[in-house]
Amino acid sequence: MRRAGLITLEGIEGAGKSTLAAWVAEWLRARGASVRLTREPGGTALAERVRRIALEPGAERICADAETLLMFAARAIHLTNLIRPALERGEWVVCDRFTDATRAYQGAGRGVDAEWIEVLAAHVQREVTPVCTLLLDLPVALGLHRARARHAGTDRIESETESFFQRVRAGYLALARAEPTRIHLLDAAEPADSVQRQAAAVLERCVKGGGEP
Ligand code: T5A
Repeated sequence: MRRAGLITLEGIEGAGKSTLAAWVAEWLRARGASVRLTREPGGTALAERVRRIALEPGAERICADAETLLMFAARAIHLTNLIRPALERGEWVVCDRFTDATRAYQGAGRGVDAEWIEVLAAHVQREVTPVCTLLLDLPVALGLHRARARHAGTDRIESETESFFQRVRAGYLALARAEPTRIHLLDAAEPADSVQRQAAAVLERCVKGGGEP
């Protein structure tokens, strides 16, 4: 088994990332691994404060550039205080969303310059790259239905239009086409046990150190 690595989960709202992230952590623990289960934006006390600034509806407008910078500010704090130390201790880190979310939401969704996002990503992440990314794909209407059935209220991004989420989904699918050895597409419209089986097939290869399909 590979010593440690960062595994990320991505997808639109309601795709089942949080549910599957907890299952992935247990899957790794069952194989004797030490695991940190975390999320973005957030994951540490300070990064969770940045999350609230980014996601809570408020009187002042947060423009797309500010939103992008808030996501990377939270990420830099998260990397410094949780992700890098955990990886250095030899732990696996399972993260519910990471930089692909910025590429999909701020890049494809809001139209923020993709090259600028890559400059920020390279600076903030440095050597830290996911060894494997599980992209949970499903129709937007189904994802929003699941997310809205679950939450009492909606945050600033969750209350966006369906066309915004169509751009985000298309952005994610383009990322998967561009990086097929890292990003693994799962059919998230399937029941949870089927999604877990799809994930297990990817994880078996990933923990052996060969992320290739
Ligand atoms: N964001 C984040 C950016 O814009 N840029 C960034 O860089 C980053 C990091 C974060 C928000 O921030 C944005 C994106 C988001 O708008 P969040 O809390 O991470 O918010 O994301 P959400 O997608 O809003 O979280 P959700 O909880 O809505 O979705 P999940 O985690 O995908 O779904 P989950 O697991 O909570 O499941 C939702 C419901 O569906 C059920 C679950 O039981 C639950 O009730 N479910 C299933 N039902 C049927 N079949 C299955 N296979 C199911 N799997 C789960």
